[in-house]
Amino acid sequence: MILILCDSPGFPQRAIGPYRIAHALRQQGLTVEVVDFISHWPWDQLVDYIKGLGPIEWVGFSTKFGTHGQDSVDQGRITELTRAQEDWLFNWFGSQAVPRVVGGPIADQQRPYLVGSVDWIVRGYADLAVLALDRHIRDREQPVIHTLWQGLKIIDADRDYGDWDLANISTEFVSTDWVTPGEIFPIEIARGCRFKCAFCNFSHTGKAPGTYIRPMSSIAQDILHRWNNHGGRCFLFVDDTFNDSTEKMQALADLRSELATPWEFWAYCRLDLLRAQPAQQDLVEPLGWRSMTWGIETFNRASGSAVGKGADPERLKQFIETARARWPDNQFMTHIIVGLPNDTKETIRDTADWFIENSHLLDSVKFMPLMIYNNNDPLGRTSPQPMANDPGAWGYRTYPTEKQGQPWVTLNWVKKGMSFFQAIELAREQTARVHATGRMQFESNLRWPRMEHLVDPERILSHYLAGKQLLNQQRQQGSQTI
Ligand code: B12
Ligand code: SF4
Repeated sequence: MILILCDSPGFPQRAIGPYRIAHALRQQGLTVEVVDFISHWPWDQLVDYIKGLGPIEWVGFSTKFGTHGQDSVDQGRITELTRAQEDWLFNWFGSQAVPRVVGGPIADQQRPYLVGSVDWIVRGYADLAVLALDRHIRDREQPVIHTLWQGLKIIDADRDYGDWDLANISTEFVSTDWVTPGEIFPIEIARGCRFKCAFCNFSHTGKAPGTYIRPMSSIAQDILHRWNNHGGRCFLFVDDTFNDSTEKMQALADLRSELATPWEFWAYCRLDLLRAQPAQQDLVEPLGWRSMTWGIETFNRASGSAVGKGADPERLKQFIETARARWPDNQFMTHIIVGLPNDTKETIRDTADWFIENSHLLDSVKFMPLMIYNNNDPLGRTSPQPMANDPGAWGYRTYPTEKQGQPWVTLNWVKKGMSFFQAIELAREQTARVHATGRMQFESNLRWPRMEHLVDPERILSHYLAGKQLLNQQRQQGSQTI
């Protein structure tokens, strides 16, 4: 058996990456089990479960998405477990001579901390890389392209195994996933984005139209699987910018009506595009788009123009009012970046003031410090972020992080009117200020999803743990039927 451990970031919603990898391996006839939500298991139960699994061919860890808590000695490097618990896992599999593989969004960023703890790191979309790696683990004669760094074997999947087919990236859930009927399920819609914002650290930006969207027939297959087999009615549409193509939106609205599956969903949205394109606005309801996270990023016009988000802030504010009036039951969330070129403490406070005065319009506002990535990393970890190529051109003086945060991956910065550390503090303060009004309703799910009892975290976790416990008992009695 191949074991994939993960700690889905949006608990109790599942991340799709680890399940995609599991499905790709299962399509080759391999037996794979995913053990999710690992920081939510009672620790002794997780240990007992892992020890009871029987022979494991290799173990894969799917990382969390962020590097939060990095400075704390108590926090795991790639999961939300404690450092000691995470180390126990690395050591346990090491002591059993089980090859340890790490993949997922921050796998390579954490490389220096994984030396001696794991064997393989896979960076990027690993749909094909993981098949080559599996063959290699079974038979050393089978090649897998990798480089060596301090005993770690590193596979650059985006560079060497990037030829995956958008028509063949479906993801299905199986009985050992112990899905609760009606969970909110992730579905991949696209892999890439047309734009290239200066601050963006996603590797697949600047795509040509028509080159990065999954074919509708393959999206339909995933939707029907979740709808028919698992009672899926609400989805997370995994796509960096869902409304970067009106054609894609139209095609999905058509699919929703053709399949007669009136789903509802969450997706990331560029508010400036939605505002500017009435055709997109008219699709919101036919699409079932009930929850949006807007990449507003800034209400500072000069900052916005400098980084490729040049929309007129006053028009955006007006449109937020229009959107709330037009879609009163929809959930709206947004992110604001702190530290863009023309930001000052005052402009950020003004932005927060506007959200406080208008807190009935949104469900959540998250201020986040600008991260500038390092393209002179001694380990050669490069970033796709345009700003990383020449921070000075945007007015930043940068210096290495050394011991703080993610040493060398991101940089400390100073610009006129603000430093990185001030941005961190401001972001924390202003997020708290905005939410202190108590009017933002994200946590209580008042607007979406409507069937909140179906997505109750405790209910999903207890169903999951009870199911896994049953599997464990069956395994120990040698009577596995699931
Ligand atoms: C959807 C999403 C979210 C959702 C997740 C909901 C959910 N239940 O899944 C939410 C809104 C919760 C979220 C939150 C955050 N996110 Co986010 N998110 C995304 C997004 C758009 C899609 C992720 C995804 O599912 N992709 C599709 C799957 C198939 O790709 P994947 O997960 O990378 O998996 C592939 C590989 O990584 C690999 N792989 C994965 N697991 C494994 C395991 C093994 C063993 C192997 C070998 C390979 C492997 O193979 C998979 C298939 O090819 C990405 C951008 C993107 N397009 O990837 C950002 C992204 C992952 N998020 C990011 C960030 C920063 C965050 C936050 C930290 C933001 C914040 N400050 O709050 C939080 C972190 C939350 C947390 N607690 O960790 C960054 C990560 C930054 C980085 N790498 O430097 C990204 C890349 C966006 C960006 N460009 O900045 N996010
Ligand atoms: S920030 Fe959003 S819109 Fe801009 S390049 Fe990145 S994914 Fe695309």
